[in-house]
Amino acid sequence: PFLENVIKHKNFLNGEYDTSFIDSSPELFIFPKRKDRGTKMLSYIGTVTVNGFPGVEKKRKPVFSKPYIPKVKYSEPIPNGTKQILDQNGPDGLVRWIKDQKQVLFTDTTFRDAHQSLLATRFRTNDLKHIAEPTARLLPELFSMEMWGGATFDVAYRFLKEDPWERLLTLRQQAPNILFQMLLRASNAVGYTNYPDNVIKQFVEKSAQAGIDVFRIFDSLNWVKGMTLAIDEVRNNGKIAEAAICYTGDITDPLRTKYNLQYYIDIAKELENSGAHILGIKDMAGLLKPQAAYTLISALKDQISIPIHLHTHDTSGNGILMYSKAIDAGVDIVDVAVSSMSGLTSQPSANSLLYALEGTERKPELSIDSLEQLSHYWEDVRKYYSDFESGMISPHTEIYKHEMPGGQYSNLQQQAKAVGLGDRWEEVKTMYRTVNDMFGDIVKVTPSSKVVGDMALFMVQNNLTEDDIYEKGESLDFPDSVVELFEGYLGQPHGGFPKELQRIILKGREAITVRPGELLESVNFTDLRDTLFHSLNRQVTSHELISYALYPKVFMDYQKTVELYGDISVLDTPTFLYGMRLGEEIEVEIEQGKTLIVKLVSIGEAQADGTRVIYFELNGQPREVIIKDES
Ligand code: 3PY
Ligand code: ZN
Repeated sequence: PFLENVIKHKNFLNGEYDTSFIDSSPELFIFPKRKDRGTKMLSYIGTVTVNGFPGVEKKRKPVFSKPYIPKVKYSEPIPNGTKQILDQNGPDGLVRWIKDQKQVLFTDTTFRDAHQSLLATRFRTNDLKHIAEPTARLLPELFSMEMWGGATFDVAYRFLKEDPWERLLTLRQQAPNILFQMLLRASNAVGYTNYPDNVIKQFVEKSAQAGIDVFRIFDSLNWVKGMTLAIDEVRNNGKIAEAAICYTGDITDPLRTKYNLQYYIDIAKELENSGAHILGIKDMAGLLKPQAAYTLISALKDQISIPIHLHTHDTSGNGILMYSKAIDAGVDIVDVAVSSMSGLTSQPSANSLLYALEGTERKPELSIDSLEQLSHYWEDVRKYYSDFESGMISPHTEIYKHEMPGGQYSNLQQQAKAVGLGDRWEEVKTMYRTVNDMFGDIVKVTPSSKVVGDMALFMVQNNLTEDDIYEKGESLDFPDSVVELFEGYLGQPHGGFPKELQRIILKGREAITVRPGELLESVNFTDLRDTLFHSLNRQVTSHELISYALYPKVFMDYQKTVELYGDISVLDTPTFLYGMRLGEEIEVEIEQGKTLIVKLVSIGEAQADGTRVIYFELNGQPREVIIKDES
């Protein structure tokens, strides 16, 4: 700033200066109060040190050991993998390759569903990026890494204050050899509501260009009509369309006839005819029992010719047994997580399954030693996020009753805590099942599962029973998401909506039965770009544009945080979640090769206006920031 003042000074510009210029121009030492990168970051650290982080118990920052990094030879080239098969032979070539495999292939979900399901989706890019390249080197035989989509997109902006596109681009650089897979909620993209068709198309195109290879597409009501646009668009972009059926009910239970074997066979055939390269079976709650898996996979192998990719959650503890049966029945690919991030609401353990397949001809060509090393890393990193653990410590067979998706469990629990229902969690789970039955036994997966969750929270919070809904429903203001579901804006459920409840919830509003995308007006991206240009005072990237189209408020809130604190994704996770201890010194790499050294020197007394001065050293120089004490 001093040099800037000199070169802007009128005497300097006019050439009217001599050796006394500096001494006789005190104004040169008046610097504008512009917050630089360092100060912004210190403001964040000061704020989180004093006020804590949402959802993390406020306490002195614990001392964590540095995560274990597996030993890999960075000087050697990264081995080729499935990504090269797709890039060289196209989707059909990749499908042929899958069908030629005797081994069962593994997808590693550790970078997405595992932490979505165990830790409310809170893993930060900072922790993912350090292990992406070791993973690429240690497990080049993986079918894919599921590392994007689902809840990771909005959680990145909303809670982690980081850009999900940056995550994708960064990881893609680190792991160029393994297929990247994302979870796409068909017409709901990575959101909780249907979007106009052109938004879905843009989103698929940009995601494909940024590095996604396999799109697992599902509709939250298993409504194929809601999926075909996304399937077509993935195909148009030369990527793999994995169309998934969400598994619900129990095909081994003769009393639950709504979702029987024929139901699944019919949808599978429809999806194959709609252009799916792979059929996904998405057992999002872990309801598929071992014998049911054998029956289902055997029947599907008979009836369709595309490969089958099975996904489950291990909540009941039956995951490995179920996979074993599915593998015997010929399933092509299964989803697993690295052991320290597996089990319970997450996927079954890759390490355990690999051992379980010992001596069979379907054992995959993966290294158990590699998996153990990676597990060691995740075990260390998981400790950072302990406040987001769900508290579930052993298998819950009650899942077969409440049927809550693994990816929803820890998130709904956070939601319940946030509205003061933390100690009524058991009631919320029971109510979840009641709501499912009231809704006509629907498929529960994002966003339909969120609607069931919202309704359950609404009923518990207002002490409402099922009877109350039918008796007093006319005078109740139902959550917006519930109204939207019953209006048909998430699509049509198998067997239709229960008429009486629909009447009570809609209060005279008309429900639609066509595909919502047919009614939603296209987004004008040129206008949107202008709007953003004016509100942010800069050009936006095409990624920012699509993010804004999906999540306007979440995106703008994120922009405000960046304005206030700069790019805080560069902070290590303990500092991000807890701030700093007095006297602690940390290093922050703000860009490649540029590191700041930050020391927290002292925290001033709270002032009458509720502010505090926080004293730091930044690269050895004293720096203070004023923050508001909200604790
Ligand atoms: C998601 O949509 O985020 C899911 O994980 C659904 O299971
Ligand atoms: Zn899942």
